[in-house]
Amino acid sequence: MKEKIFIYFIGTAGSGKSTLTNSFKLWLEMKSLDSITVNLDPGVENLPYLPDVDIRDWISLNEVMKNYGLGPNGAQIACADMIALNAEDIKNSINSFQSDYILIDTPGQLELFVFRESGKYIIDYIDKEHSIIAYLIDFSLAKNPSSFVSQMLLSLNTNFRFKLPQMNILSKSDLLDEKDRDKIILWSKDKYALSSAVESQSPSIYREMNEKILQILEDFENSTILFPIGKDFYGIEDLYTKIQMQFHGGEDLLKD
Ligand SMILES: Nc1nc2c(ncn2[C@@H]2O[C@H](COP(=O)(O)OP(=O)(O)OP(=O)(O)O)[C@@H](O)[C@H]2O)c(=O)[nH]1
Ligand SMILES: [Mg+2]
Repeated sequence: MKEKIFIYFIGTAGSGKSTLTNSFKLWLEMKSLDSITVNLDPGVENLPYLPDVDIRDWISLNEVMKNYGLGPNGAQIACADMIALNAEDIKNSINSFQSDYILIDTPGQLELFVFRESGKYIIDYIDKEHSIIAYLIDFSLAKNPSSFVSQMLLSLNTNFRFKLPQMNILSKSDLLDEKDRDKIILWSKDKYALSSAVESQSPSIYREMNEKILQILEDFENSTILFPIGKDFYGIEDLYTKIQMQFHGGEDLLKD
């Protein structure tokens, strides 16, 4: 068995984290590769998979609301911080499995995991060296140039927080027509194309702001490229290859 690889699925609410956690697991199963799923969302009611490790075994959003007299948002924040208190139990529970791939589904609200201390703490505590972020961008938030740029800045922000290898994923791309999909992928690779799209859309007094923000994206070009994924395992093989490149220099576990 090779060293375990920890894949964290992170993205804005409803971007498709849980769906991808499930389809990645099924895809690995079809390739006879062993993985487990970990749910880190204490408030989730329905999941498309049965998690092998589940934060709800330790923390329940409803109980936190009841016990501390909090509303749903306050309780979500309290739960996010409590995840760190259970880090040892979560790590032990994950390590009781012998799987190569650990697929970790994070809470619906990205800001709870990315901006509070507990998300970074838990990743570092479990196994920072062998972790990668799969960052999901919902296609519907990337269709126009300025929202595309905002999503990319959020992705860079996540990269800045965790300082880990990160792949950016354009989720639900089966819902895009081919022309729109190609256009968004082009923006992620070619900053001239993005720049002219942004400029055509915004008043000239914002030109300097646009230029400076686009310069940041250009400087980090390698971390902005998007991998499209969608229904029926579309794009999952590319994600798998990217993970192999990151941790095994491209050597394919499928060939073992
Ligand atoms: N067509 C299509 N729909 C998708 C895809 N991925 C997710 N969805 C749908 O998008 C909705 C949200 O998906 P989830 O996987 O629950 O997203 P999430 O990021 O886990 O959501 P939260 O945890 O609530 O933030 C569901 O209705 C999914 O069926 C996809 O690749 N294609
Ligand atoms: Mg989810």
